[in-house]
Amino acid sequence: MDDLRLFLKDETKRQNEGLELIASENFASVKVRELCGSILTNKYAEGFPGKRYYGGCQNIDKIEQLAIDLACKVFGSKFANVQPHSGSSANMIAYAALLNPGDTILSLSLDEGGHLTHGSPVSFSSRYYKIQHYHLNALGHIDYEGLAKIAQEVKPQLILAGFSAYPYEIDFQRIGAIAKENGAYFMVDMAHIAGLIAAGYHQNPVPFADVVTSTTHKTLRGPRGGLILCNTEEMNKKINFACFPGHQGGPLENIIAAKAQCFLEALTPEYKEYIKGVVENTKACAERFQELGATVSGTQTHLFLVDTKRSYGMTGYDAQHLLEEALITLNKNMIPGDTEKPSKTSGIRIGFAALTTRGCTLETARAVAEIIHAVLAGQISTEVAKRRVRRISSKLKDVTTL
Ligand code: DSN
Repeated sequence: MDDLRLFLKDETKRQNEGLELIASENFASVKVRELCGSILTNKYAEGFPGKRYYGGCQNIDKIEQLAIDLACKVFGSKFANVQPHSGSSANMIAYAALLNPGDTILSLSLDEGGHLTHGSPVSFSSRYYKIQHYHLNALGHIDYEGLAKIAQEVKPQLILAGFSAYPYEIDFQRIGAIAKENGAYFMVDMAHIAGLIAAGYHQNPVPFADVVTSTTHKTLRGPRGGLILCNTEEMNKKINFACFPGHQGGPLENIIAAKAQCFLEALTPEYKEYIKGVVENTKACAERFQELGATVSGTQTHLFLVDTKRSYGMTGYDAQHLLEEALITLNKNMIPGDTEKPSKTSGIRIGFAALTTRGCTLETARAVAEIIHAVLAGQISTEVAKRRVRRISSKLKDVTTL
């Protein structure tokens, strides 16, 4: 067996044997993965359906148009661009469509739950745009009144909402109204909660935002990639131009076909049931942590945060690595008011999108909290935890068959 096949086999084993709790990951269906690996990867198709720079795009056009139409149907938007290679690319393209270099973006910072591309000092976003931040209140919820005040003071060209580590529902209507009052564009990055929105388990930002960006591989459970939605022809033109030729060349049509498949799946009753399960499992796990005495955020979504420093006297970094020895995969995460560096952090983030795809039940979600708590509190060794994890994962669905 060549090295690559061997590494792939090992990764398949890792995904099947362990418990995947990274809130931004999921297990795509066989159909989605088949399209990712299809001959569509061979085709160049710079441009958009009906307006390509290469010949031979007749089939590609039908595929991309179908993906566009389905994206609009899932989220109720008038227009969609399905070409962004990732969520970061989608955000870069959206900023370029709406802003000039030096314009001001008002966003939530990385350490309060935002994303790198929302203005982190190490991201392109802070290099090309001025960044101002709004904040969370003492309970860890968005401080909407504070946001309105800061918007009046800094008069941003764009207000951004939608986060990577925020466990509560976001009032997009309210933030959209603040943006309007201040003459700012309102952009939503719904990457994490796109699946919840598709299934009706979170307020949909599409009616309130000028532009909505997303990934397709998190709760939406499609291929790794990006998406941009809007509601006016003028905005759609700006976004398409910023996408190609502005920031990307040939679109990944194999991935676009897989996005169409994921949108088809998101329209089914089974998918609605799945998202219901994600939200319920997340809540059950967070509540079990609370019962065990750990300090955790609340949750209304697919994720929550555990304060490992306060609960177990260890950084998120150390907790992540200890749990990895027990075949539990999650990530260290900044928590509100964190005094540790992003490479250490005071907490971990836990999400149930992936495990629920494998058939995780409420009972399993509670058992997951018990194992993590016991490991981090030093009550059991990682060897004992590993055996418990293997017992649980052996009863879950095989990730190659979903
Ligand atoms: N890196 C992703 C996450 O884990 O939240 C966001 O892009």
